[in-house]
Amino acid sequence: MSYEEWAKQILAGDRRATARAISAVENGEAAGVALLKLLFPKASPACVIGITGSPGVGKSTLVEKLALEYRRQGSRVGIVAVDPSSPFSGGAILGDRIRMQGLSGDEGVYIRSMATRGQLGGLAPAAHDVVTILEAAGCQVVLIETVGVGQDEVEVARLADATALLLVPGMGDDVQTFKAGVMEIADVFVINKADRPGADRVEQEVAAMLSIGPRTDAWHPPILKTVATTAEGIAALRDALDRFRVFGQSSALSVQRQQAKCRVRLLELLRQTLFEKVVAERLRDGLIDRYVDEVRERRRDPHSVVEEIVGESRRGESTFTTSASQLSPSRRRCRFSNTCSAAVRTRKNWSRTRRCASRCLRWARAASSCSRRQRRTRRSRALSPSAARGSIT
Ligand SMILES: Nc1nc2c(ncn2[C@@H]2O[C@H](COP(=O)(O)OP(=O)(O)OP(=O)(O)O)[C@@H](O)[C@H]2O)c(=O)[nH]1
Ligand SMILES: [Mg+2]
Repeated sequence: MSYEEWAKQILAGDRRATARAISAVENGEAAGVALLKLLFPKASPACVIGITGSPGVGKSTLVEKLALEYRRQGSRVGIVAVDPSSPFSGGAILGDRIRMQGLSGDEGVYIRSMATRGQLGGLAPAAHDVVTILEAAGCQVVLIETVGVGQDEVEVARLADATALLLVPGMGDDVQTFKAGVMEIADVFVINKADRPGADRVEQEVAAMLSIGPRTDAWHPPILKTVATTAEGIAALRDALDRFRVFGQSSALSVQRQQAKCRVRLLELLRQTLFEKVVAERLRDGLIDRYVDEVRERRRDPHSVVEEIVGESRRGESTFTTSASQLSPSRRRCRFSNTCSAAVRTRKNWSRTRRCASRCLRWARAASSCSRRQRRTRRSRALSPSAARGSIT
């Protein structure tokens, strides 16, 4: 099946095609990227809602009830439940699915559990792309439950249009111990398990915190009480989220969030792509192990090693982008030293090449701790005409 046909099936809401596409994206397969390129322009943006909070506060139970609430309105709902990866197996625990059994059998709900794969911040690395696929599959609302690892779930706010932070009675003064970052990402505060004593106390604590540090965007985050197990307060939560969306659209907030989301995504992809490029080009043949040993034995410091890997010269000029194909054929630079200003010319100027190579060999010998044998190999490579024509990096 071609990518175009596959994309068509996803756009038609085919669940199997969607599931396979999400797996391809999660596993970093080329098919995933090809599909995303086809789907992104056609996917209508969904309302992405992040549900975050400490472990066990009732996120999954609440997500199930909130999804049912949106279903009653007729929206198609996608759910991304991020589970912690096992540090041993790398697999996810997948406990959230068990809490959402009330949604099984509903064709209008698509649930996907994802593992964090060790990423900090409570989100799985491919979460952004999974949201795009769910949007393409026709989901108008996407609920994202972040991994309950404590207070690191700030990442979700970068992906979501609205974020609900769940708290539970019994936290009392603990609310104050929440890191500022987590409190600031909440567009709606939800005190779940309000059937337990102490909900009012938490409400007062949150209200007190908000009065000390109000938001800069004029939105007053509501503080709601819910009992997720019985769906009490869920309609009010949906209302609050809708109101926040309207507020965002009427102010510049919505556009600002979209901009921030796209910026984060682009920079993240750029970081990943550059990292993979450096690893593929510069760390072949177990070179990393050699660097690791050098650092472990304190022969070199990690900063210098990284500078060398990315090709940063001693003068601070980056040569990372320089490759033989990018330089003009008549001006290929010395392959030993980034500080060598003499451009190595092609075969026509062979004597110049020899001079450059011998000078830079001296530099290379002094600068690196390579063995005599490695130096001999380098020298013979440098003095061969093919090397003079070749890449410097
Ligand atoms: N009494 C009471 N119990 C609740 C409520 N909401 C959830 N629970 C219970 O709290 C427990 C944890 O609920 P989950 O929905 O799994 O919590 P979670 O935040 O998703 O947990 P993690 O995904 O492990 O972080 C379950 O036993 C739920 O039945 C509530 O409003 N009241
Ligand atoms: Mg859960």
